[in-house]
Amino acid sequence: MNSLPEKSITIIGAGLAGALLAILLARKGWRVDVYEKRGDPRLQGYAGGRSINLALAERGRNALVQAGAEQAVMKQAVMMRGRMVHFLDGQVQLQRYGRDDSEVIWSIHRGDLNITLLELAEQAGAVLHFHRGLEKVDFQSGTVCFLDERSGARDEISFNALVGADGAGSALRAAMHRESDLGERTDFLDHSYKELEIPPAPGGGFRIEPHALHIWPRGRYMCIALPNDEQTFTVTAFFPNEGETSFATVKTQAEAKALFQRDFADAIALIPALGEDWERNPPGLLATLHLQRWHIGGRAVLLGDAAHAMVPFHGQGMNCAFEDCVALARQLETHADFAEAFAAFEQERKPNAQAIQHMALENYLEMRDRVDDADFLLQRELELLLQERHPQRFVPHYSMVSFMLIPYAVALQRSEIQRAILVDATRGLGSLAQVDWKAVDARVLESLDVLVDAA
Ligand code: FAD
Ligand code: 8R5
Repeated sequence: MNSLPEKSITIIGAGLAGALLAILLARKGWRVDVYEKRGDPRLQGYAGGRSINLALAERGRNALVQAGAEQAVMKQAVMMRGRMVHFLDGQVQLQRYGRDDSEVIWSIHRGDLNITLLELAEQAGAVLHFHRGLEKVDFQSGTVCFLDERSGARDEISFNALVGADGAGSALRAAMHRESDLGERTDFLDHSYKELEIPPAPGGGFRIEPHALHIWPRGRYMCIALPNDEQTFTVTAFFPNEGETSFATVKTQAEAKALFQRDFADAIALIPALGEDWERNPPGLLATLHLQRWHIGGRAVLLGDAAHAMVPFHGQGMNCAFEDCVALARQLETHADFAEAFAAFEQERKPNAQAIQHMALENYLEMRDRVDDADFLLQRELELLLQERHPQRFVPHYSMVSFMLIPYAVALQRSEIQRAILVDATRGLGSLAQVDWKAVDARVLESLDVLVDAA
């Protein structure tokens, strides 16, 4: 009954991962069909309205290079050199992410990125089907049913294999789970977020430093801001759901303004629609999704947020999803059989997804509570000096995650060793003048081997 060619695959979701995977596979001669619930963003504008930006780091950039999309995307990217920390008294301090401007991250526009990827997917020969929301799957017969939400019309197609790139609320994941238990667990964070906007300055131009990721760390909560190329910033406010200062207690325009007056005084003048936006937008939930299994034989596999949604605090959700796409395309090219390719993909990527999920949770505490501490700043200073002394062995945590392509699991394992060295070497010290260099160097040499990057 199945007349599909062997190198044929059906992708669910034309978001960031679905579109990128379509390019990679179509370019290798695959027949690729992509089914997307929403309309074509090239015709109707990107759903979600306002410009929302994402931080792109080396892993994501490398995947874009592989897909031939990097140049087009980077044209509109805004460089972010480091964290611009806004203290309570209004003072600011730039903490660089890397050694120089070759080690930076980039703020890019989600809608433009998605459109660029869809154009390239189509040029590469992938066939895109919009207004097709996955509704039902028959894994035995290999048929899937889609619903057009506008008309209520349904259609059914045959498939060889399905790839679920349909995001954190994946409908394919739910369908797979009905077929066979995936061992799913969602850990909700007890904090959520709201988005706000800093418009351009009255005469044009950015209202605050454009080449940084701004952070207002306030202990139990924080705000951040990423620049957009149209001279605006998207501000994200992260607060606990419950408790004294929380989304439960700060609801009205007046309450939001009073909170910002007290804790984010230098930001309040920059966000004219603070009260309206606060009251209008419900808080976004944050969670980590754990699955024991990402695939059902050779019939279906999940990737990106559908497989391993994470909290946002390392800015790696998209970067990790893009790395997944490169890995899956490689496994599909090197295994004759879908079941083998999917199993190899899951085995390669699951430990790494788990590692970045864990590091993302940890980075929330660092961003909201540590970046303005004296002991943290001393450890950071030592981290940079140890990188100079042992450039092959001691690479700062942030650099391993954001500027290298080593597996996330390796980055996590080395970070834990390095953190212990930093904490022990600075314990009780007021400055680096008293560091016992001989002991520290010896510990680096014995506990960290030479690190080789794939880049
Ligand atoms: P998505 O991009 O969500 O795509 C899923 C697609 O599937 C969508 O187009 C959706 O319409 C479609 N779909 C859904 N259901 C169905 C269905 N039933 N049938 C067919 N199609 C369906 N990551 C970073 O690396 N850096 C950042 O700075 C960053 N910032 C973020 C800011 C915000 C506000 C949010 C929400 C996320 C951020 N992320 C960031 C995470 C990043 O957006 C995700 O990790 C990434 O988009 C995952 O890609 P994906 O393709 O798996 O899912
Ligand atoms: N995602 C980011 C970082 C790390 C910055 C650092 C953090 C908003 C919903 Cl919270 C966050 C980072 O360690 O100095 N890089 O990129 C993006 C982040 O949040 C995004 C904008 C976000 C989901 C809301």
